[in-house]
Amino acid sequence: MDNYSLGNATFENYVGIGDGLSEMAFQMVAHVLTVGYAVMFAALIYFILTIKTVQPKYRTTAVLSVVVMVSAGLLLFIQAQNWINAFTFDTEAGRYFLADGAALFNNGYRYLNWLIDVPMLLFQILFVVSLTRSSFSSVRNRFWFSGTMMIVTGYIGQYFEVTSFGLFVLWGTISTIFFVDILITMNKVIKEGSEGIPADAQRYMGYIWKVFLFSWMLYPGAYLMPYLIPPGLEPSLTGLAAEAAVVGRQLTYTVADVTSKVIYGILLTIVAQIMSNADGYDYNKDGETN
Ligand code: RET
Repeated sequence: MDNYSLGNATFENYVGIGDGLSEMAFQMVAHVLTVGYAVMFAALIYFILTIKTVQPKYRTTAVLSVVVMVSAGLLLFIQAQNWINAFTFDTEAGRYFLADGAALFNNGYRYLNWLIDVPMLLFQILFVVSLTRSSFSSVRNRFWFSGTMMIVTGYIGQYFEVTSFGLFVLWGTISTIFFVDILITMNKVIKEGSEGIPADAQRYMGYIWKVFLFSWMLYPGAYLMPYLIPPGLEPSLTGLAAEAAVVGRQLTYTVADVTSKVIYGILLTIVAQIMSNADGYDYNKDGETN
């Protein structure tokens, strides 16, 4: 099979047109994508039901979590359908191959979904912490600009993961520059926002930084996945390494999505609850009228 017949398709399709995927690899991806949207819709209910446990001034953060849950839940649902439709089972070979005439599998939906979710996740924290030295609007604009640029450049780069290693790395590197800017800005926001808040809330802000760093680093890991599984210098398009990279990428995305959106949102809710209580807000009394 001519390696370039699929053009700029992502490497999952190249695996599908070559050796194909085993039942286990195919199903693991289908299941992992399904768990992804199930978690988003379950967490959607959590963010709606807990909104009144915090003072009105913190509720924008819950609203943003709701926006993120709906957009990510729908996207992951579409991504799962895309996966299932892109491959068909061949009874003779006992493996899944690229389906004839169907749309190819593409991770690009995710990137476009991040255009909504990344700014929302970054803005969210600004509605919980009070910045004393930095200005709200300049941090917000910086988050928005770097977040958007990081995604758009990465979106372009992912088209070249099989056909041009040079362009793949070039766009990935440009994207990483914006990513570093986001990390620096977020670190500043968390440090500044932790000053003068209750010790308990400070402890949770420390967790938020760790969760943020860990989960956001997984995304570039998923981008590089075809190159991370040995032999590594070029993506393996056949054999166990190829299947491991296909499953590993979707698994990494799902862990990253659940952590960066759901766990992060829950931790922010907890910080807002602690600060609300410290301000004298009592949900048991005030929750009914607010
Ligand atoms: C890309 C391209 C390669 C280089 C880097 C990337 C970073 C992506 C990140 C995405 C975060 C997404 C989130 C989505 C939530 O819905 C674009 C993969 C650095 C950090 C948090």
